[in-house]
Amino acid sequence: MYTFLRSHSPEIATYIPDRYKEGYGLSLRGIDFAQDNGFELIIALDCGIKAIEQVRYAKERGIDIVICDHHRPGPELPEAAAILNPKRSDCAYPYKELCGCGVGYKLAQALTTHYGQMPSTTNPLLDLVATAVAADIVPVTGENRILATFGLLQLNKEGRPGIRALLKNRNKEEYQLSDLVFSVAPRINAAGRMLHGSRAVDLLSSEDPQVVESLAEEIEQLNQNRRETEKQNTDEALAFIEEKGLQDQCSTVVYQENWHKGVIGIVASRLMEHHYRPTVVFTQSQGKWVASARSIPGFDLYQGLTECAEHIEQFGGHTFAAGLTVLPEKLPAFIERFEAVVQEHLGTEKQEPELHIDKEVQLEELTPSFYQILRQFAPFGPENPSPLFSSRGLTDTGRSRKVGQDQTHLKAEFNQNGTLFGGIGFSLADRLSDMADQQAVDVVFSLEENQWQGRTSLQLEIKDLRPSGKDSKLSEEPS
Ligand SMILES: [Mn+2]
Repeated sequence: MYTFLRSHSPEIATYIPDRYKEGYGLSLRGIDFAQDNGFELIIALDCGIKAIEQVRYAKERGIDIVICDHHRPGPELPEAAAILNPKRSDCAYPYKELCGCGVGYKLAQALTTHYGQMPSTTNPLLDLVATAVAADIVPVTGENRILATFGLLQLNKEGRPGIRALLKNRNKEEYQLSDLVFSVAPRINAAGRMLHGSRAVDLLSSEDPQVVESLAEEIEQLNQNRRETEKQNTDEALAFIEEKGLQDQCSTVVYQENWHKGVIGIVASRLMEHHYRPTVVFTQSQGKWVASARSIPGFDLYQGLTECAEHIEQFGGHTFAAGLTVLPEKLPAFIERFEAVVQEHLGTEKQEPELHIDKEVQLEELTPSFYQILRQFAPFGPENPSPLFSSRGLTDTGRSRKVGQDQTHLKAEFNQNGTLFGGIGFSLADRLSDMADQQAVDVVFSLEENQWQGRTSLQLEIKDLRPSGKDSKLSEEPS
């Protein structure tokens, strides 16, 4: 929005609330900043739909607000100059799943018409929109899929230096949505988690190669800090589970007063890779316990927390992710109640993640032309996942091994009746033993293109594997 508007109006500034001091939404401090600097209009992006108080506060100070948001509106709407939100009950816009940035892009498109410019004027912004679709975890369906497709074309053709700088370590000729999900989004978020989100705005809106380089370096460092902090906090949380003997619970609730508030959500996700069940990670902030929570299919976190409400000071969120605050004296009661609620909904049986396999194949069928057909379903993301395949009776050629900094990934080379195929399994290094002594394995995977040192080849991205001949069935979804 800033990049678009600055070509029309030089009197414009960005304001990103400090997530620790001001929280996530439209902040009073941001409105004070606008007033102190003589601004008459605020465009709120990806927030504001519930900011009734703040909009009133701005109005009293002679500042108009235009809200571009995609979060679910409450019963009452703020008295803003305009509210763009496809989830408004009175909004006729046909596609409801735009991300916050997508709604902002709609405003830019409308302004283009208003200024009498060509519709293509906004095309150079599409690499940002694709990044937002990837980062905001919205369905990659309908218009989001179209915006992502053309955004990727833009990115690969002449994407802005700031995004390309964050992709440098990927070393690819052509980027996909997954590159934005795994490389760009975590780095942009790391700026806000570890220092301030304004660093990311500066990076993404700069054209100056030197500025871009130094900001990208700083953000790289912040991302490194984020990773280390996340790893350290995760290790401590796993040790906590061991020490307190929580391995056989139906839920995970862990707490430590000095875990980093910016990473506890990621820590919750990491813990679920070890203990697959609803997970709440608490740290302390201003004398209260604050937590990020994550859930699994079958347990609606928002609903579950509602059932614990008597022990919670404040909570909000969605089905699979939420945040909450608990007073120190209520923590034990919350933990007990949460475990009981999870047991009520999921039962006491151990939960296992499920993979939905689209089709069983033979490795010899995985040809470049087959991959070209698959690619036409891309870009992949939530509600449009990359197809999953299974194949049985694969053996190790003898070249499979552990790879990665901590030797946690599995680099496999399979043989199926003379057809050889390479694969990579992230965090699956410990499964190498399943393939020892020519033991055949069944593998679940998606088919990916691997670009390495200028060469392109197809490889399996391994999601799971097990020794062949196990009696549990690989069930095939109707295609
Ligand atoms: Mn959003």
